[in-house]
Amino acid sequence: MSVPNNIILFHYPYSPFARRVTWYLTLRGIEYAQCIQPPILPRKDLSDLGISYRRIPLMSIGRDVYLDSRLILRKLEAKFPDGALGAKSGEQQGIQRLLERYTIDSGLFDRAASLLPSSLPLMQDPKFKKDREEFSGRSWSEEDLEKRKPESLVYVRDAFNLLETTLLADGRDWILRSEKVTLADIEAIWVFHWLVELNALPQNVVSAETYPKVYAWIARFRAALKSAKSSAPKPVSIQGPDAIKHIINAEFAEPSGGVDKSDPLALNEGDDVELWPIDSGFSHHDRGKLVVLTPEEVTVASRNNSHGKEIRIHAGRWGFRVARATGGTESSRL
Ligand SMILES: N[C@@H](CCC(=O)N[C@@H](CS)C(=O)NCC(=O)O)C(=O)O
Repeated sequence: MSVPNNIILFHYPYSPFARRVTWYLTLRGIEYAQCIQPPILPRKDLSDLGISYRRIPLMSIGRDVYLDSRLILRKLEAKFPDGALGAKSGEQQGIQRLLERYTIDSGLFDRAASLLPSSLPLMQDPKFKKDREEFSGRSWSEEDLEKRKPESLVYVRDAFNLLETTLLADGRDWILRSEKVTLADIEAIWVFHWLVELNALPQNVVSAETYPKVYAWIARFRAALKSAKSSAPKPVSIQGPDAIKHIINAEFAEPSGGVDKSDPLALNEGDDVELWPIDSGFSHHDRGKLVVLTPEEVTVASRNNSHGKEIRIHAGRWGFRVARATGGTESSRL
């Protein structure tokens, strides 16, 4: 089975985090394979690959597996530098990176998720709600979700207001005043796009009348995506067992080695470590030998897959914890 560019994206199509990556790939016209995952656990393909991380998306390039949409986008920018979508000047990079932090780390996504209409088929599915209760540690009963909505709406309205009155206030088409969509638009737009698409916003609070610039920006983004889609290669679909076979038999995409001696965590190459996210899904720890530790990235070599072959699991240094393995499943965030 051929895997274009050696890339396999593990996702489900309506995951707003995964869309950050599929949009990027479409806008760049990059060919890739996708291995579609169920929206809830269990995800047999990933456990057969020996991955405990329970969030979506993940992307493999060869025998390297990348966790988290932020790291995935960074890797794609580096792998395909010609025509990269990232900001060029320092100031613009600053805006792009702050937008990434804002939309992911400020709690905006959680606020947006709590506005999802209860009429959505998934929101009617008791298995989905139970899965997300376990994932978030919060009640997903209809009553509790309804109770949370007014306050979430205050936060979401604030976010619409922020863009309307600052970055988009001068009527520019794109966040960085560019000719075309850039990575900064992807970093900024995904939560807003999601809420508008799902009709999750009460029109008397957030609408095209109250926030015309944000709505027009979303419409432009949709048009750009539609036009890119018409010429972009279609992703190749790959089933789990083929994806695993491909990954464990592929070459590594990156050289290993490089544990920063001055890193505050004072870990050493070859240490047995655990790696897990600390913002959500934090009881799912991956375990292996530390092979890379830099200010931007941590890489762990794991042999926990059904074939016992080494794969390398990469994560960023923001939102993840790496620590000497204890065999426990520490689940606290801090
Ligand atoms: N910081 C992560 C967050 C990923 C995330 O939370 N994804 C959601 C799907 S949109 C998720 O994994 N939900 C639980 C699940 O699908 O198991 C990223 O940027 O990739």
